[in-house]
Amino acid sequence: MEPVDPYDFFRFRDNLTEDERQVQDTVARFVDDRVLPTIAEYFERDEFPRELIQEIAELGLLGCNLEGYGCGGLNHVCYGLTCMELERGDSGIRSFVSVQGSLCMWPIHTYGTEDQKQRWLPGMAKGELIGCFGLTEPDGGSDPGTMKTFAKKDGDDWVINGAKMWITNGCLADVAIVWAETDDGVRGFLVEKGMSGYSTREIKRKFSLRASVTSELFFENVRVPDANRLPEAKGLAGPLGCLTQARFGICWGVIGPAIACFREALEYSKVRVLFGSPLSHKQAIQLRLAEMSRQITMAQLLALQLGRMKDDKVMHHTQVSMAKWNNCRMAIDLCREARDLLGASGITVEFSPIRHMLNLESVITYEGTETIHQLAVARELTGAAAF
Ligand code: TGC
Ligand code: FAD
Repeated sequence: MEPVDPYDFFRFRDNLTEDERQVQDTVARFVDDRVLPTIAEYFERDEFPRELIQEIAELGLLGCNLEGYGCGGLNHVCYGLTCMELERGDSGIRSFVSVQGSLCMWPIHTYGTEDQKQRWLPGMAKGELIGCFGLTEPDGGSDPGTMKTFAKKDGDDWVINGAKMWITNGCLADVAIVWAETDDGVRGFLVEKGMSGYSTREIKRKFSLRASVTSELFFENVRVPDANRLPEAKGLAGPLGCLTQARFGICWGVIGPAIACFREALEYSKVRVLFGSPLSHKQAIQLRLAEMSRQITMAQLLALQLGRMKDDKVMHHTQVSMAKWNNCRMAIDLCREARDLLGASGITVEFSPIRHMLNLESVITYEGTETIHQLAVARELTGAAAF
């Protein structure tokens, strides 16, 4: 019998179709050839590798699970595999793709008019137009229902005032999907770069997601035509529906850094000789490696089942919450364990664990913190909201 693949202990790939395997292999090659050789330098320089945008677009990864308008029309499992491979490179690259596809193209595709779809989606799929998603505000992100950004109807226009904080791709974006309170509940608007009163500022000095652009957005009497409102997005369910799409990608994505760190820890343990034998021969190290493998395996199977449920249109958003909670927790703990297994070497960006570990501090926070997802699952179980 063949030996077990340490990175696919339960033959997860056997459950993929030939097409799904091909998508994963293509993205994996791109990450090996184009992301891994330089990503540590970008991370150190606190810079997003903008030149990769075109290549990512040419691979068809922007809005890859949307139909029509130049999008890939792949299934959701393929989208998940894409996120997993990209995040094996760096969470910043997966973040860029998540925001563009799930948080910007998806709402235009789902809530937009035909004109809006024609105007934005083909260019966004080609990476010629970049989007960002503005929901979080300076006064608190976990409770978007209390947002202060307000859009007031004025004739055929809306006048938006307020601010958004921690916005991925903000300074890069040609269009911001902005969620604002109105006299009629929360609504979504396409705010375009260059509109009078709209400005952005990059947030620097981050120790996490350094290879990603994070920004503040400011709206001072920004006049937006009604044609830029997403007509089918009504109430908080509008932005929360987008979050379900992006969270789905994160459930898969974080398995990537976990595998990258496990691989480095396993390889290192075989060559690091201490007290007369390689680390990999020590019981205490073996227990930790076996635990990493167990954690990755459970996360892979959870993600795959989630993907199959999404493709079968039976996935519930609280199932996404459970998977985001489980897989982010798994990944951050595992990457930190790997950092420790590498000893002092683990604190340099020569090895990936500290970079991934720091990135995952953002990933476990954004798209709903761990606590928010625990409470969402508990509300589903008990019927009582304890937020
Ligand atoms: P609640 O009463 O629960 O819901 C209001 C309406 O929304 C519906 N809904 C959802 N729909 C789809 N997906 C979900 N996950 C949904 N959760 C709720 C719900 O059915 C209801 O619909 P309707 O038709 O009855 O009105 O609202 P609540 O105010 O009690 O809030 C619940 C809570 C706390 C779970 C929600 O506010 C929440 O998820 N908070 C966390 C906010 C968050 O995740 N922000 C993320 C910002 S974007 C981001 O981080 C991007 S990072 C990008 C990157 O770089 O990758
Ligand atoms: P808070 O909501 O202030 O929470 C603080 C703490 O309180 C957390 O530990 C939380 O779990 C806990 N807490 C909150 N409510 C409760 C409760 N009821 N009971 C118990 N504990 C609770 N947002 C966007 O809109 N678009 C983006 O593109 C985007 N990109 C991001 C990129 C990065 C790098 C980061 C770090 C964040 C990004 N965010 C984005 C914002 C992100 O979604 C928020 O940071 C997140 O939702 C949490 O909000 P907060 O930071 O205001 O924390």
